[in-house]
Amino acid sequence: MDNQASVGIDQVKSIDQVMQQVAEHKGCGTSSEGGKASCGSSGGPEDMAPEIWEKVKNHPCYSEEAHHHFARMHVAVAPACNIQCNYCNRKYDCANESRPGVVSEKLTPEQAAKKVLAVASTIPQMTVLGIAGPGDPLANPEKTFKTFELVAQTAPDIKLCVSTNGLALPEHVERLSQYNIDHVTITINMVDPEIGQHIYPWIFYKNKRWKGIDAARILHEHQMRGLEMLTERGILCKVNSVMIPGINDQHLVEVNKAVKSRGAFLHNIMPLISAPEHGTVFGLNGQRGPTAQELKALQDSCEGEMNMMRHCRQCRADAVGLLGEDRSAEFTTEKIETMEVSYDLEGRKAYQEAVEQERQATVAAKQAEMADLEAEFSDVKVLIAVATKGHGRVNEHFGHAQEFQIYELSTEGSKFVGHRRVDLYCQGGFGEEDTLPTVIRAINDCVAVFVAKIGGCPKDSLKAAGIDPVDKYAHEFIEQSAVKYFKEYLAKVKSGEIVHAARGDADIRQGAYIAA
Ligand code: CLF
Ligand code: SF4
Repeated sequence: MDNQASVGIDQVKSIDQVMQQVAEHKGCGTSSEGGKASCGSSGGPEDMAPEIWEKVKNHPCYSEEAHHHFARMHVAVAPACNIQCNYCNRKYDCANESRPGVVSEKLTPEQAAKKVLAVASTIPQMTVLGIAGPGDPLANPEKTFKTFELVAQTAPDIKLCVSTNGLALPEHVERLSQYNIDHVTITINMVDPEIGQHIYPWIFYKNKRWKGIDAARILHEHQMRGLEMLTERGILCKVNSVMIPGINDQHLVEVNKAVKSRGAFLHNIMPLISAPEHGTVFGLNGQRGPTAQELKALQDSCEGEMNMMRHCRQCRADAVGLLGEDRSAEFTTEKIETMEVSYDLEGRKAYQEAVEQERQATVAAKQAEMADLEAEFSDVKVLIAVATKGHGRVNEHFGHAQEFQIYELSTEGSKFVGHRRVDLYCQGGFGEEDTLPTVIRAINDCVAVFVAKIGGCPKDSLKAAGIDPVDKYAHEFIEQSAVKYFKEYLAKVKSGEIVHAARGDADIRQGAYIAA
């Protein structure tokens, strides 16, 4: 039996018509093929069971590879929160899952479901709906679950994902499981309430406000119990941790061990975003965030223990698109009301299969390039920055880049290790000279920057800063090009043409996270 909704690619309808048609004819079952990932890949990476790979291969947050190709969207249906974090100001998004920018508009579950249909019709590679605020989704359970229920009925191929601080998690695990929510993120910043009391001034639990160490202890116990309950039920769990230098930076190694032992699938250590203009406790008391080198060192030290996520973009609670791009302005409630949609499940599946083929081609190209590198012996490691619009290719101009993806290159190949946000250098036909030094500081630890195109002036400045501007790989696969470049780099080191030396640290740009 096929319970998949197919509205026909050329049957353009209003969103209300589509929702009605799908609800009438397809019921709310989500357990048949319609609930499965739709890509054509037959296997997963060697370090993952095939059934796990099926769950993650088109989830842009749970698979680094997937994030080059697949998009997610958030709907801001959950305004209330049951705790206070010192890095959060109520008038901003939840900093656990989103950058500190105001949400443009809060939605009802019905408005949210319409928005999902509109986005899914426009962006066929949108595979995941996440609810991540602007407060805590499980402090708003009726709105959160109603949204998931409506979306499961009208768009059954979309994966459902939720992010929580964990306080209300134990009481909602059964419901999460019933709604087929396969991906849950818990933000866990400590496993020691002594440390927790410096991050959480209070929580609201059982109709009472708890403060200090008592508050941190209750939160900790609920987070651990919730994580155990989820993993016992086979729900994939990601743990987000905010790295706060001087408060929990060393301690996050303990957090990493604790969540691994309870079955978490992925650990995402994110930099604290903290600036006075955010109005947060940490912003106002001058608490700094980590540097790029500090963040990477902590992520590296935890990597032996479990999978680390390094491609998090600290999204807004209403973000839409590939990670790193934000198309939310295209889908305001006003625009959605007038939009016509063609929600075509078969078309979406076909598109996603094509994307999956491209993903496989990317991997194959990198592996082919790796063949003669594996025989090399060298402990040289370098970072490169890449300007990309997605699809795993070097396809963005230097001046148009709003972020650079960072890869570490060694004889083991290329590895994605992060990204750096920057302000736009190109301002409508001319370069913004004040911006260039900030861009260079953001990628200062890299030996090269790969771009599709670059002007003479920034090229000279980059060279002067010791960063090689490389445009010869325009529109080629990033990882294959990176391995090619590294082979040339090693050859030059061996011949003495260049002297390899460690580069300095780089800035994680606080300003670039502030919403417009
Ligand atoms: Fe959203 Fe979060 Fe689901 Fe992803 S985001 S609810 S797991 S669909 Fe992803 Fe954004 Fe990072 Fe979150 S990049 S902030 S980890
Ligand atoms: Fe803010 Fe999210 Fe913390 Fe609640 S859980 S206080 S919304 S950062």
